[in-house]
Amino acid sequence: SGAPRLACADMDDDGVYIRWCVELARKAAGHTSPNPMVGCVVVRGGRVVGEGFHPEAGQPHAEVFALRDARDLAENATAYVSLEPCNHYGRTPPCTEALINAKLKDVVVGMTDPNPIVASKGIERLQSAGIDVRVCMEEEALCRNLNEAYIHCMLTGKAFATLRTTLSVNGVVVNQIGTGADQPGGYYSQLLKEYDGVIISGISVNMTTLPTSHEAGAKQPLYIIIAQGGNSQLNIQFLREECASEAVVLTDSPVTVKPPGVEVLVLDRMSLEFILEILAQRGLCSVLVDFREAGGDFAYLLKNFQEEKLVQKVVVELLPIWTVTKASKGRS
Ligand code: AOF
Ligand code: ZN
Repeated sequence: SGAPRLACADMDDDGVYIRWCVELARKAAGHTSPNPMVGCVVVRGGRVVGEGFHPEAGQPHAEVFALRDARDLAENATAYVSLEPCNHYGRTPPCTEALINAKLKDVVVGMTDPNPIVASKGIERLQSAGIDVRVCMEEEALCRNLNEAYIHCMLTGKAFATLRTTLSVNGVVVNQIGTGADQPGGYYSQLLKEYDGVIISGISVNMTTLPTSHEAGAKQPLYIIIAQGGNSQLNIQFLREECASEAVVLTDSPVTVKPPGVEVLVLDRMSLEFILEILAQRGLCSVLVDFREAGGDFAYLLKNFQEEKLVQKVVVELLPIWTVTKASKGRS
């Protein structure tokens, strides 16, 4: 790889290399789902001799790329991996076997894998082959944070949900985002790059352009459109013309007009919990709930969101505007 290879004789601490792994892993942000982001470096005599990251589901794992990069220098070296190496045949063969065959001396992992098929079995397999394994406690929080969506999804069977909204300074939900938020480098553009899907209400779809990420190399999220009560207001024509990526309409009553290229799922329950379960089953680990109008389809969906603990994060943008409501107009 073209990345600089620093001599690290003075950085003999595990945390340094685990942080390096996390940085490598992040290069694939927005591309690995439903798999986690993982980075790996091979260190020998205080030098990084191989590095790699998992680029996307279906592709080889981080360890495989790092071992290929290190070649025979992996023998007797230490491998650092931000996640416990897998010990199963999934889309790809087990990384434990690759590490054993490459004759690593020790392996340092950032955290154990919450995936029940792996869950400590990777570590046990390496140990049984005589490889010394330790978990770098110092950077465990960093590694967990890197894959918060993957971990949540594995443990709960529901997609990790982040509520995103824009408020005026007097606290009214406004159907617009700030200048720059959806420009390259803007916070919303970046969020969209990292999330697998974005939930929008059918009413919002009619009013605004669909959110898109302008980050370099971004894969657009799946649009999940909530059309409650067959939402007669859902502007199918608009949806067809505006869709920058794939869309699925979730509704509780059959829709008569089915736009080509747009999947319609008729659900018997329109609850946020059920929706997040369906998304997880379809391999979507993370979703943004784009809350653009108070009331409408979302008031019902989000009524108890705090009590139900279905939303893990809230991202609020405060616009420097004062919203004049009907109620405040009369007063002076
Ligand atoms: C690793 N290194 O880079 C990743 C791991 O279908 P597969 O073969 O890609 O396996 C997916 C599972 O492997 C995933 O759910 C997670 O448990 C683990 N991901 N493991 O050792 C990696 N991406
Ligand atoms: Zn693996």
